[in-house]
Amino acid sequence: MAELLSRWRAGLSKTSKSAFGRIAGLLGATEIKQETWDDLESLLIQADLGIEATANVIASLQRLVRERGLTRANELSSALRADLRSRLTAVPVLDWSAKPSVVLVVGVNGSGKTTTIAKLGKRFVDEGRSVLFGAADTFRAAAVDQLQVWGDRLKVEVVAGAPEGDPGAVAFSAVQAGVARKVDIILIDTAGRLHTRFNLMEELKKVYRVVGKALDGAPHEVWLVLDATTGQNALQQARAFKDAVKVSGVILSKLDSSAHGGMAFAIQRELGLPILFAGLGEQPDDLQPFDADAFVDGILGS
Ligand SMILES: Nc1nc2c(ncn2[C@@H]2O[C@H](COP(=O)(O)OP(=O)(O)OP(=O)(O)O)[C@@H](O)[C@H]2O)c(=O)[nH]1
Ligand SMILES: [Mg+2]
Repeated sequence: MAELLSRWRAGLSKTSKSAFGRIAGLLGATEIKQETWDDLESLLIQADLGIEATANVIASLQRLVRERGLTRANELSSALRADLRSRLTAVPVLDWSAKPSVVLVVGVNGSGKTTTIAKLGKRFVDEGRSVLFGAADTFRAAAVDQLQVWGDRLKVEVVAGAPEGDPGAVAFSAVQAGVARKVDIILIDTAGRLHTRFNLMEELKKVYRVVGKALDGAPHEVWLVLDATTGQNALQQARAFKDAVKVSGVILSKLDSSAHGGMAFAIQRELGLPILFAGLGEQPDDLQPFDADAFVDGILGS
C-alpha cells in the first residue's frame, strides 16, 4: 500500500508542481481574504478543473467557512482535499465473465492507445488471464509493428491485417481468433482519429458494429484513452467518442508528464464516465487502476 502511494506520488509529481500543488503554498497560515478566493479560483482553473467545477468548489468551501467560522487559509486545505475527493467516484469492478471479453480501445492520435494496450496486456497476463491483441490500426504501417513488439515481449498473440486494409476486417478476425483460442480478453487497438473528423468517426462506428457481429455482446468494454496533458480539450474528445460508440470507461494517460489533472473531475461529473486506469509512465508497469485517494493526494502534494 505504501509502495503504491509512493508510486502515485512519484508519477504525479510533475503534474502536482504544474498547478494543483501550488495551492498548498497559497493556503498558508494567513487570514482568508477575497484575494485568497481569487487566487484559489485562478489556480483551479489553471489546473484544468473547468469554470463550472471551480465555481462549485469555491462555493462549497465558502459555505464551510461560514458554517464553521473558519478564518485561516490553511484550514481550507483539508476541506479542499475532501471536496475534490468527493467529486470522484469509486472505480467499478471490471466484469470479465464473458469469455472472451472484448475491449475496444479508442482515442485521438497519440493519446497513448497502443502503449496502454501493452500495459493492460501485461497487467492481465500477470493476473493469470490469457490475452490476445487485435491490431486494427491499419492506417499507420508502424502501428502493427509497435503492437507486435509488445506482443513478442509479453508472449501475447497479435492478430493483424494487411497494411491499409479494412480495420473492421482485422477486428473481426481478432475476435474470431480469440474465440477459437478460448482466450479470456481480446484487446483491440484502433487508429488514432480526430474526434472532429466525420469519416474517421464513422469508420470507428463500423469497427464497433463488426465486433458485435463477430461475437454476440461484444465489445464488452470500450475504453477511451485520453492524454491528460490535453486539458479541457479532453472533455470535447470524450463527448465526441461517447456519441459515436458506447464508451464504458476512460483511461487517463501521461499523468506523469506535467498534466494538470483537473479534467479528471469534469470527465466524471459532466460525462458520467468512470476513470478506470491511470498512465503514470511509459513502461509496461506504469499503469495503475485509478485510485481517487491516491490521485487527489498526488496532485495536491503533501
Ligand atoms: N510519459 C508517458 N508517456 C506515455 C504514456 N502513455 C503513452 N505514452 C507515450 O505517448 C506516445 C504515444 O503513445 P502511443 O501508445 O503510440 O499512442 P497511440 O494513441 O497509440 O498513437 P496513434 O496510434 O498514433 O494514435 C509514446 O511515446 C508513448 O510512450 C504515459 O502514461 N506516460
Ligand atoms: Mg497506436
